[in-house]
Amino acid sequence: MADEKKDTKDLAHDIDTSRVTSRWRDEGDVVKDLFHRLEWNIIDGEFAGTEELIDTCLKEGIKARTLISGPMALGIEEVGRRFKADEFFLPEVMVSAKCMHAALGILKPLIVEEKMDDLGTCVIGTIQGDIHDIGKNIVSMMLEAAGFTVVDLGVSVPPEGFIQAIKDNSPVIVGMSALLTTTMNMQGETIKAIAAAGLRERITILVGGAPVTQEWAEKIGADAYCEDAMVAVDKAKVCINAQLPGGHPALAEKLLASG
Ligand code: B1M
Repeated sequence: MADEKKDTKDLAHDIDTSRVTSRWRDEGDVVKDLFHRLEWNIIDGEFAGTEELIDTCLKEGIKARTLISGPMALGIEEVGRRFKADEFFLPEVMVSAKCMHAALGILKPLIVEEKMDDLGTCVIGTIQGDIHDIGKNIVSMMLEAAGFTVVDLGVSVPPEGFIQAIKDNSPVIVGMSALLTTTMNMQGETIKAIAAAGLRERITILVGGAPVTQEWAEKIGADAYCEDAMVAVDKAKVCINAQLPGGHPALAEKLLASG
């Protein structure tokens, strides 16, 4: 009980501290406050309050995709920064990750409802040997919200998993996430395996993840590097437009190649 009280106090302090930043300055006071609280719920792993907070945000008319790409993404980014700086250790990261998963789970059905168009199928997964999925899940949900039908293969997906999913779902886009420098080479191996299976020409391959760069994407023969979920949506849409009658494949190639 004492611990619970202390946690709540810490959270209140964190929210107060973040209020002095210029974050969300373009929003009204109520929305700004909700965003601060949601961001800090993720950072502090305040699992219990997240559901209620999301509910309040939705009642304020805030879109699910805004919550994901805004306060929730910033919250989990801050967790990453703290882990890197040795301010957080694995247990704290895991609690925040659990909180993020729960929040994404609540928002997933709404993202599907918010879906605007039908732009085609996108297969996405985290490469073999890697179990990080928060970023991949965000990308997956933002693609879904933008109008793609997303087939999410989950984590540690072997090359054969991608190949089978391409055969089964005829996607226009294949997305590969990699968070570990030790296994990111599997993105390249997967692309090679897809090519060997004779499937490379029919798809556009987008790669992303913290250690991935534009140079890496070029080196392994991906079509584009996506820095974050928004960029992934933009680049996926560019690919689709280029394939439509009257589309501009040359312009698309140029846009995809820009980092
Ligand atoms: Co891990 N981990 N982790 N971890 N973890 C990192 C990646 C690390 C950088 C932390 C560090 O040391 N500083 C480090 C990797 C070091 C390296 O390789 N050089 C690391 C390590 C070492 C490990 C373990 C080996 C630790 C251990 O066991 N000793 C282990 C690996 C297990 C394995 O995979 N085999 C491990 C485990 C874990 C947890 C389970 C505790 C947890 C994962 C929970 C989960 O995902 N379900 C975890 C977490 C949370 C992290 C950090 C802290 C945060 C990652 C994250 O979710 N970021 C991370 C540190 C960091 O990245 N700074 C770290 C937030 C997320 C929104 O960003 O994933 O980059 P991100 O996704 C972005 C973009 O990159 C892009 O869009 C997303 C949204 O904007 N994007 C794509 C991502 N995928 C895309 C795909 C696309 C397009 C865009 O396709 C179209």
